[in-house]
Amino acid sequence: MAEVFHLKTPLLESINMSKRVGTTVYLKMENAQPSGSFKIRGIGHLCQQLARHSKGVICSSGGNAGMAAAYAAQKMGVPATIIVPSSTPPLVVQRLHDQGATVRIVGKVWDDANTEALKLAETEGLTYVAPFDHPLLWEGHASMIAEVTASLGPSVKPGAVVVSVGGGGLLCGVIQGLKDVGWTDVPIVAMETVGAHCFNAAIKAGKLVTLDDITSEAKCLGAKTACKQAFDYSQSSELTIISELVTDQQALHAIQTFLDEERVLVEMACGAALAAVYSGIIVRLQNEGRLPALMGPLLMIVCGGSTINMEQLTNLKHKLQS
Ligand code: PLV
Repeated sequence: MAEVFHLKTPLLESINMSKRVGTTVYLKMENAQPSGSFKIRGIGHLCQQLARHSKGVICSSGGNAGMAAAYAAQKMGVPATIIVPSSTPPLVVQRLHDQGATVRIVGKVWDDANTEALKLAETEGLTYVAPFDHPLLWEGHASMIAEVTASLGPSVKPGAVVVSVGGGGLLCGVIQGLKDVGWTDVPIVAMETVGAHCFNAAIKAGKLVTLDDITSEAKCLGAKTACKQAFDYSQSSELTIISELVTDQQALHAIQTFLDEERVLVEMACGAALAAVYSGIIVRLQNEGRLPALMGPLLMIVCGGSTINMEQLTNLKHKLQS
């Protein structure tokens, strides 16, 4: 069997979040993965399948997909080129270099970087590593739900799952994982920030839409268009997907509260999911009857992220809270 690059992550009960929601909240600590986020599950799997004999991988990324691709490539002894937009903080560019990758900064947002990555894959004969839109990624991400079932034991089923949505790869992987274990009746709360809300916009329009620009500071949620599979799932009568938005201020407040209460620093993309609890969205959905009032434990996917440190947190505070 091929080597697996991701780790089994802890499932922690959060006393503070549980108090807020009135039901047990479990945190799936994907921040603890090598490369700093859940992305290594899918990207590690994709690289195992597609890049074993590659002359090099190329990945377009807001940061975390690139970190995962660089990590997997280094393990496999394959060169990695990561194309990031100028909105990716310098600290991530440094982390990518430290992971042995060649880094190029192209364009303003992820979509610009992706156009360049697709072009280079073609002209240089490199293996393209998609950050969110590929069935192998979803298959890899699905392993996190299998781990949750093992951690919870046979008699416990989540009342709902909370995920962040960028291009929708995490969402597709979580749904695949829920399908694999027969939990398709578990509602999913899909969180985005205003200004990086391509999935919410698609649901409202009834079709995929492309945002004009990414104006949110949650740059790793900053795909202008969601992937088709995520949209198709949103239209499926078999699934309950509730799409909700928070402001950048709410996402920032969430990462600060999480740091205070759980002693873990995550980036804005993850803050969007955490804000579902800290900004009272779960309780509102219960009051509106969109989630059951008495529900089983809430499963929070703590997707993690490397685009944060104390300096970046201070910058965000100045930008968003002044
Ligand atoms: N980030 C991608 C896409 O960016 C990237 O290149 O890293 N949480 C974190 C910490 C993430 O980094 C991402 C995606 C998400 C959530 C959302 O995952 P997705 O894109 O699969 O919905 C533009």
